[in-house]
Amino acid sequence: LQLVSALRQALNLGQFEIHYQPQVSIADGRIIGAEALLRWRHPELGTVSPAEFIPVAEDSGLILPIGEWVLRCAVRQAKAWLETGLAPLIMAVNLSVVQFRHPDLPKLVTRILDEEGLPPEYLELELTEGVAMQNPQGAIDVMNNLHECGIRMSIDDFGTGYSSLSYLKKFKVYKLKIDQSFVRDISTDPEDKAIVIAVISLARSLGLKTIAEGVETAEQLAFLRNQGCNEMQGYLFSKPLPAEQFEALLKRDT
Ligand code: G
Ligand code: G
Ligand code: MN
Ligand code: NA
Repeated sequence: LQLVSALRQALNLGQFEIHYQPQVSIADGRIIGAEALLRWRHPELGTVSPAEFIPVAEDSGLILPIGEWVLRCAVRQAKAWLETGLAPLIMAVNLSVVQFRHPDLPKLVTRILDEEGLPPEYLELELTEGVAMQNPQGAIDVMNNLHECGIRMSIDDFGTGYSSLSYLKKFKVYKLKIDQSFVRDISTDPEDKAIVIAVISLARSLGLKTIAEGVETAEQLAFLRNQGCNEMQGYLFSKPLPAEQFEALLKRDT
């Protein structure tokens, strides 16, 4: 209860912040995207992890205003970076199941893009595989609606949610994010290795791009490159950064 009331005030008190983690092309090492990751700094509780407060925000319904704030902020930042003339980026934003199921989602996203002046192709919404597979037919419908608005979608935490091939083919997504639990022991665990190889090959045959999450070592990267994974995200390149620090990286990159 204490967390809920603190969370209720967090938006008004300006306690939220977004950090941006680079998404990097494995072929040439360039930054081609950013994932927006929400951070909450509470004066007494300290920095609270989204893993802790997102479930509370979902149960209380607060995820709707919070999620809208994240979208607005990330889209505005993407527009600002686009204007600087630095390499164009795709901004990836995590969607909660509650947002995904809300009937006004396509309208809301379209309105924010319009108001901020960002073309829809620079935004990507991440939906976890678990959420997509809870109600696959519903997910197909929502993805179709978003797709018609020109908005890209990716499947987050891929490999953990038991997608069936027939559904995956019907999901209007353009990228699979290989879950970091498979990447972690990729160099030593034969099963993880086999799973990652299978996901990359599956994606390729469906015409989807792949990004590996949680890449921390040069060895993991070499393996992914050999298998033809398109992109990587992880501490090896950079942890999630405040906007100014991300921008400094971008400038160094251009
Ligand atoms: O960045 P970090 O590892 O702390 O994120 C923990 C979890 O919180 C991840 O699963 C991530 O997807 C989720 N998360 C981070 N930011 C957001 C957000 O803006 N919205 C939602 N729904 N989840 C987020
Ligand atoms: O669930 P989602 O994939 O949206 O969340 C990504 C989470 O992974 C974020 O909380 C982010 O801080 C974290 N993360 C990003 N890169 C790495 C990494 O290289 N190693 C680990 N352990 N976590 C990472
Ligand atoms: Mn994500
Ligand atoms: Na993930």
